[in-house]
This record gives sequence, structure tokens and C-alpha cells, in this order.
Amino acid sequence: MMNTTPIPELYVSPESAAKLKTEAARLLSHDLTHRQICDLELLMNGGFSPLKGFLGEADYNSVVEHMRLADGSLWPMPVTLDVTEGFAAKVEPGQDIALRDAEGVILAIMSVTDKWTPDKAREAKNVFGADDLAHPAVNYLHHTAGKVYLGGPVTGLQQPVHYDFKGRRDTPNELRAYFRKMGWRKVVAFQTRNPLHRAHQELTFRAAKEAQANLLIHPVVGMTKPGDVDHFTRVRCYEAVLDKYPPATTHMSLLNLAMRMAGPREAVWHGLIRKNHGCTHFIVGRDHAGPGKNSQGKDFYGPYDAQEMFQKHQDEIGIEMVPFKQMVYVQERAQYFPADEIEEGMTVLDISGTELRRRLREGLEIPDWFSFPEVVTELRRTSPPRSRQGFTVFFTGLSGSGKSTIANALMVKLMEMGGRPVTLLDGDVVRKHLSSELGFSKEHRDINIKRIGYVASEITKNGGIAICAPIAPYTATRRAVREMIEQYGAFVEVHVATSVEECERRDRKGLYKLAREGKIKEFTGISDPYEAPEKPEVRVETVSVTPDDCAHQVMLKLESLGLFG
Ligand code: PPS
Repeated sequence: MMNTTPIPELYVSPESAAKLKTEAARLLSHDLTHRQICDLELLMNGGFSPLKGFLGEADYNSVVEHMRLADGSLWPMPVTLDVTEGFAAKVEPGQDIALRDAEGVILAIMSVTDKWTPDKAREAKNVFGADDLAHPAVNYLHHTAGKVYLGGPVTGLQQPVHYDFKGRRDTPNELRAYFRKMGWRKVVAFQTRNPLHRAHQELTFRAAKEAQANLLIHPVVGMTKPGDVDHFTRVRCYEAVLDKYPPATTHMSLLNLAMRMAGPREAVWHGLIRKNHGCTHFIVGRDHAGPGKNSQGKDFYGPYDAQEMFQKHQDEIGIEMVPFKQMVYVQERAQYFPADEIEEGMTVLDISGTELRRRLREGLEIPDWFSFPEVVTELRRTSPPRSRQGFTVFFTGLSGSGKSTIANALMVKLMEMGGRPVTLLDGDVVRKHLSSELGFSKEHRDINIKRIGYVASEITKNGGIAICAPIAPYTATRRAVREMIEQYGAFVEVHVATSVEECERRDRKGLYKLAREGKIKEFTGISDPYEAPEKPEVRVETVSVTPDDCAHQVMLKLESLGLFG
């Protein structure tokens, strides 16, 4: 049965908070990342109970190795405060630091007890199953998270501020109070990071019936898998579906969790979080919190691994699992059934997430048996077909390879076609206007490319075409730019594959001569590296092909990607 006593929070009283805030202003400050703000909110409001702060080293090691805190209690996910080496050098255990949000507001004080450099490869293998960058959390661990971890208890001064869907957000204690007030004794929680379609609604209906419980739709709005539908659109979709449930049986509340897509471990974590929010039952479906395919094209986890792991720890989690097979539509019955309850000879229909995205992208029909018209309308509003989205063409190649000439030809062709505004971010031009203070060290080149990527992502988001033409010699930086842009539209990488010998023979700007003489240092291809892209969308060769033809090859690629409608 439901536990109705309030869960301990880490907040101090408003009077103490006001006093502590003044004192905290003098402390060393850490600016929290988006993910850390999500973690902090759930630490402070008891969503991550029994944690009292960011994990210390002993707890971290124990969680990574055994899925348990050092005291033996079940906790599957390292909730750590990662910082840069530079910041870590200024902090010693025993020191208090202020934790600030993106606007500089102090949310909490952390009493640092531990500082250590984690073995990230071990964390990746044990927690996520493989040290494989195709896993979004492993990629985050290696490319976004700082090198050093700080641990220690947290004193909460205020909740992170949310300006969106305020009325739909509840702390664990607010939800517990709501269930108490409504007299709900059993509540089954449904975790989701996707829009709800008919299959999900059917599944939640059945789960509530099986458990004889009320239903909590508890979608994650903090961080989900890169590429997911943004939470604003999803919440509008959820609101539309909520009308389809019998009133007073179902509640919807938004959870500001930063997911890690850790499959089985994540399912256990989700269970603990829902227990803290007062729920008695939890739905675990097929491939719960699955990260997709690994770099070998295989699934990271088996489809029902999460259910197995949950089952093993169910008593300790303190919440009952309602397991579900995938729900599929049976045409003859005009109804949804779990995949393992289908009679032989029946016609089973299903539309995968990938197929749905393709249909949205290409403006194709989405049948009524699959989703609700209101949901489809919402999704179409945010995901117009590719031919109406912005995109980025990103040229990369050596200095003097012909990037600018081809990029210019492409720009003119696109402008002739019309329909979308076009911006050319040429290497030289960017260096003059956007990056005039930068040189050519790895660090400066990376800053330069990330600036270009940022501008291109804004253009893409707003429906325009960005053509970029820097050298961009590093694979990892180009990958980061791709990730930034692909949230909003297509990213088409074009490798202008002119060899260094040919570039030097042409030496259009006379720079290769100076580089050979050592008068220009760190010159790409001569005294600095160039990592050629392995799988660009287009690779052009400029010795026997004219710039006009190269630009035409790019146009054909854009056409084949459905970008012209
Ligand atoms: S990077 O690495 O992407 O930031 O470089 P990028 O901004 O595209 O470089 C723009 C132009 O700078 C000139 N230049 C050099 N290139 C490479 N290495 C060194 N050390 C260097 N110094 C100056 C060069 O003309 C680049 O222009 P393009 O259009 O590529 O020829």
C-alpha cells in the first residue's frame, strides 16, 4: 500500500535560505550544467532519496561496481558533480561551494567532502554496459562531462525556476499529498519520453486495470535521448490525450529528470524515483530507457533485460512492476493487444518510431489506428516535412582545396531556386567577423568551429540554409557541430578531398610556400593535422571536376535527401 508520510527534502526554511544566500554569495561558485540542474532538483525535493547530495568517492565506486551505495542500499546510477580540472584545482574537501543556475541564481550550497578523477571507461562499461560512444550517456561522459568529480551533501536554498507548464510540475511530496487528498491508495506510474499514441494509451489502461490502481502519467521533461521530440511539443500532445482518459482516474505530472538511457539500471532507478513520488506500481515495457544501437549496429540491451533486472530488485525498490510486452494493432479486431497474445493468422500492424519520424519528415499519412488526430496535428506543427525545414551544408577540406569556390557556387544555385534564406559562413569571412581574435592552435580552431556550428544551428532552427566552409580539421569537433545541428534539420558534410600536394601546387594564396619556409606555424597539412572525414554525405574531387560540377553534385545529394520537396 501507499506510503503517505512526506519524504525528506534537502531544503532549509525560507528564512534560513535568505540568510544563507547572502553568505553563499561570497563562496566559490559552480555554474551548473542543464543536466546537473535536473539532478539537483531531484536531490533537493527527495526524488533521489536516500541521496543527500552528489555522490562521494566511496559511494560512487560502490554504485559503479555493485549498484549500491557504500552502506549497501540499492542505487543504480552515479549522480555526480562533474567539473573542469581548472575549477577542481580551486576546491579542497572541507570547502563549501555555491551551486548556481544558468542565470546565476544560487540554488544550493554543497559541502565538498570528496574530489577525485574517475575512471570513465570503467563507469561506461559497468553502468552503461560498454565504453561505446554510440551510447548517448557514454558520449556525454567522455565529451561533455568534466574530468573531475566533486561529492558532498547539498543544502537546498530554492527550487530551480521553471517558466513552462508550472501547473503540471509536482515535487514528490506534492504528488503524495495529491494522492492522499484524492484517496488514491494504489497508483501505477507510466514513464515516457515520447508522445503518447493509441498503443500507449491502451497499455496504460490495461496496466491500471490489472493493478486495480489509479494512473499517473509521469513523462520526463528534463533531458531525454538526443533527437527526441522536444518536451514542449510532447506536453501539448499529452494534454490532448489526457482528455481520452476517464476523468478523476488519471493524473499527469512532469518529471524534471535527466535520463541516461541506461536500460536495466535505469529501470531500477526510475522505480526508486516513482516510489519516492508515492507510487505503488510501475510499468516497464519493451526496451525500457533503451539507447538504440551500438557502434556495431546491435542493440545495447536485450528487449526485456530491464524487466528482468527490475524483477530481481523489486522488493528492495518497494514498488511493484507491471511488465508489458510491446502493444500491436490487430487489424481484424480493430484493437490493440500485447504482442504475446496474438492469435495465429491475425494481421498485425505497427509503426516504429523511426517510421513515424520518416512520415512526419516526408509529410506522409499517419493513420488513425496509430494515433489521435490532435497528437498528429501537434507533431506536424513542430516537425514540418524536410522540404520546409532548414539545413546546413558543412564543407571541410585543406586550405586552398576549393571549399570557398564550391560553396559560393552552391549558394548561388540555392538562391536561384529560392524559398529559403541562404547564409554563407566562409572560413576567411568568419575569421574576420566572428573569430578575429583567434589563432590556429587546436583550442582556437575548436572554438572557431563551434561558433560557426552555433550560428549554423540557429539558422537551421529558423528554417534557413547555412553553408559553412572552414577547414575544420578535427573529427570530434565536426561531430559536435553535427549533433548541434541535427536537432533542427539536416547536416550535410561535404569533404573537398583535394590532396595536400595539389593544394600546394596551386598555392592560390601563397600560404603553402610561407608554411614550408616556417613563416606560418601550425599550418594544416604541413605542420598541423587534418583528419579527413570517414563517411561524409558527399566527397568531391577537384582535379578533374569543375567547381560548378562539384556544387551540382551537392545539389543532387540535397535533392535525394528530400530537402527540396
Ligand atoms: S579552422 O582550422 O577551421 O579554424 O581554419 P579556418 O578558420 O577555416 O581557416 C581560415 C583561413 O585561414 C588561413 N590560415 C590558415 N589555415 C590553416 N592553418 C594555418 N596555420 C593558417 N593560417 C592562416 C587559410 O587561408 C584558411 O583559409 P582557406 O579558405 O581554408 O584557404
